[in-house]
Amino acid sequence: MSGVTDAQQRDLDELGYTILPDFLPTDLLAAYREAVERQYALEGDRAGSEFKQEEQTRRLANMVDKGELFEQVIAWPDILALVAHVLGPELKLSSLNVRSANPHSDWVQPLHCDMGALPDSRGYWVCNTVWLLDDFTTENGALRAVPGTHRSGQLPQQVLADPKAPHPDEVLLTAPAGTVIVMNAHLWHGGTANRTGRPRTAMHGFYCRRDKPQQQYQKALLRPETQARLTPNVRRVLALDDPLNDELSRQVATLSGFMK
Ligand SMILES: O=C(O)CCC(=O)C(=O)O
Repeated sequence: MSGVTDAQQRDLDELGYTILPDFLPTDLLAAYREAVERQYALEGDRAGSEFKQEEQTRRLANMVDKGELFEQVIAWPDILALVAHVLGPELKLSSLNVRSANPHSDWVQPLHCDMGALPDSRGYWVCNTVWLLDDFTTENGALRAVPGTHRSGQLPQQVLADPKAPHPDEVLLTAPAGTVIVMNAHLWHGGTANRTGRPRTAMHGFYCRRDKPQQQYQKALLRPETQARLTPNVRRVLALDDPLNDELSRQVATLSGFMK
């Protein structure tokens, strides 16, 4: 794995995120943008249904199964090194999704921690990577985050009167398309309203520690033909050959069965 700079470590430790401008080469950025739009057109009303649909937002889920281009994203050495700084080396992909804030939308996501996760006795266990396929500007629904809250040990919905309201300490993470933001996903964060006439799209490569369940159980979701072509490294990142991951997913399925 590649190295992580002191500044990146400090940002991740203290702020809860680090921003990597100009990360994606222009041709690859164009290829992702095109592949994502093609996928939206293909899936139509079903888009995002493997995970969730969201108001005034277009979503796609299970992206590792949606073309070889997306297999690269999840095992990018520089990004995995940063994720490992947050989670430790025992990490795996939890999900790869796309989220696009619709033009002229007033929908603001409540501040949240991904999967409603608080750090446990072993520390942090969720980390997200946000791949900007469009510029994130002050007008078009950039990500907001409250620096340092990954260390608060609290969920926003437990302590804020209104997690959708602006937070006095929040910052808007604006950056050009091609940037990747690596974020400790215990950080309080959320998407904002898009007041422009164009969509604002990003891919989310979401990781967790290997002793936790995946948000999307990759082994069940990936078609056999996809699984057949994956490299050993990508299989490992997806935890496809990990009996603990199978057991954790069974437990989650049983629990959600009980809760129905
Ligand atoms: O796309 C974004 O701006 C972030 C969305 C987000 O935090 C989420 O969907 O959990």
